[in-house]
Amino acid sequence: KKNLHLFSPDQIELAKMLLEMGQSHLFEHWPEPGVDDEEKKAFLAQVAKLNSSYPAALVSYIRNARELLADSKAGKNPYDGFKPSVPTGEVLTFGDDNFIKFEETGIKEAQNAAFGLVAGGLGERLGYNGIKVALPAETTTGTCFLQHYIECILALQEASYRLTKGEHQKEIPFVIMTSDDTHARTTNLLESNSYFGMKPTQVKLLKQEKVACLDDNDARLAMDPHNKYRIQTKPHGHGDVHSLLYSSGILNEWRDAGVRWVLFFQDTNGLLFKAIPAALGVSATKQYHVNSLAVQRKAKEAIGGITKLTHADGRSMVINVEYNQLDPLLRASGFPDGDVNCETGYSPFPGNINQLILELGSYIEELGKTGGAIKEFVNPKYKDASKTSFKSSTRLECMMQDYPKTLPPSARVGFTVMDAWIAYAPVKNNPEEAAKVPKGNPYHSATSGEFAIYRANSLILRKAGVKVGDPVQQVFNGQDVEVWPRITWKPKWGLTFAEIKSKVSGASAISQKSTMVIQGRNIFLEDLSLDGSLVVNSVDDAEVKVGGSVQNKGWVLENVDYKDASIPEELRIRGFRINKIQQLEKIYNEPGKFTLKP
Ligand code: UGB
Repeated sequence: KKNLHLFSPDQIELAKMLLEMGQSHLFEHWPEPGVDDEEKKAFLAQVAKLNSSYPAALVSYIRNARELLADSKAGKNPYDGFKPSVPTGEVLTFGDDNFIKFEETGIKEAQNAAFGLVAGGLGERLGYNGIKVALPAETTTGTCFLQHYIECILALQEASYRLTKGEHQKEIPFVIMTSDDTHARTTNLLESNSYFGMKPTQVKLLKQEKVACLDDNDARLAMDPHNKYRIQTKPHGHGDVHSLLYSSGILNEWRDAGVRWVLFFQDTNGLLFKAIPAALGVSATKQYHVNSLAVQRKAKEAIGGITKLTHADGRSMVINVEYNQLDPLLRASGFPDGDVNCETGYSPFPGNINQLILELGSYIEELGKTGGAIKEFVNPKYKDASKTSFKSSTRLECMMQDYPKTLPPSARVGFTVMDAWIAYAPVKNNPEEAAKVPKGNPYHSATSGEFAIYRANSLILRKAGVKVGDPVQQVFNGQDVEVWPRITWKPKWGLTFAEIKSKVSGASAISQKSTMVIQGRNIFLEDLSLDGSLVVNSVDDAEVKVGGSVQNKGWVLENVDYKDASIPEELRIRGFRINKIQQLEKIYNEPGKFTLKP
């Protein structure tokens, strides 16, 4: 009470609320007025921030925490009364007629899309010191994830404009959710690279705030161990993207600008945009309010399973069940073996890759009711079986894919399954953890993420008629991977299968030891025979035919040890580097028609 004069009326109200909510320990150690006054003010400023950044204010955070902690202590299963079963969804096969049809619809709709990248996580499992979006997706060109994503969005925008012959090219809005851990470095990456060609006004960053940590089952807020005038905080999870979009007012701006679809995606998936046009086509054709992208999933793989949950009272929903919950849920509901592969060699539950497409109208309507709050969970690590105290403080968390949990039964919630080779190769595990992944399961490492890009590009070109050499098996950082020719192209060269096919004609062949880098829009492969390295760069209004026989020593992969600190971290974590011995490189800087035929 003696310190009250230091605070504004709003802050005094907040302090009262804390006392009423059993948080007096936060003030007990406060000295007389005149001592540490600035720190006391900073403490209440922090409380005010925690209060305003939580959808229904701090008081409801404490209430929700008590409820969830009591459920957790009682061992209550969040899926009590629900029976899991395998849902049905749209299953697509890359390159067939159905796929091509959905891709075309998706490209038409792309001009009405907006993208949201959740990039607030530091990626503890990967242990990389920088931000994950700055990591090269592949090291043939060194293009980082953020550049790749931006170039994909720009290519989509352009392709949509061309296909619909619109009056002008509509800018696809791009929002990036950051956190205190990633915000400054993401801003810096964008600014120092001229936003990778996107207009700065097209990109918006929304920073998520951390939430208060909890010390015990009464939800007493934890003090920061390094500062007795601060509450300890931790990340609240990717689910924050919904409340941030809602509270920022961006959703209404988008609606007024004609946006119909919001596409959410994660920080390190170099394949994703190969699946986006078809998935968006499915959303538009089926008029889905929610469409989750999924891939075949190996049992116990660390990705959630898309599951149909049917309650004894008749309710049912199709929702992601997180990887650590799927096995116990199955065991408790008549599947004694839990999460196991079926006769296909995969789990019958499709794997959630956290790529969601939401229809904007129903999304705004729903968030109007919830304020963007997403169903939370708590995961305390208890000291012992009495579950009365924690090993370390915990906090509430939420996940963006839990958005459908509050939707009414009338909502159209679907999912689209794609081949994993075309849609999903995230970079999440460090080399040591990746090497421990059971044989046959994906490594989800920087190594596998890069080779998956070459594999997908090789398979796509094969399907388009190019003779691509068979891969060889090689071990990098203890991981056995398929090494295909290192083929990369700019998204504007080809985002859809139809577009890529239109750039390839005659009888072309690329050997396994080859590298091909296509850096321009109108580059056409015609009777090319490549055995070595070829790099072609052209401005948009140059048209280049590439053919003939290209043979040179090429670029070779050299093993590096991930423990060798003399090698940059972004290379070490993949276990190899590329030695560029010899290549044919051509740059076409002027408009016009050209032929490259050595
Ligand atoms: N992220 C944030 O933006 N803020 C946060 O507070 C936390 C994360 P992880 P996770 O696709 O493989 C998810 O840590 O949460 C961003 C799904 O829940 O890489 O373990 C972060 O920057 C799971 O169902 O993944 O698992 C990153 O971009 C499955 O689909 C993204 O959120 C799995 O991803 C994901 O964070 C998967």
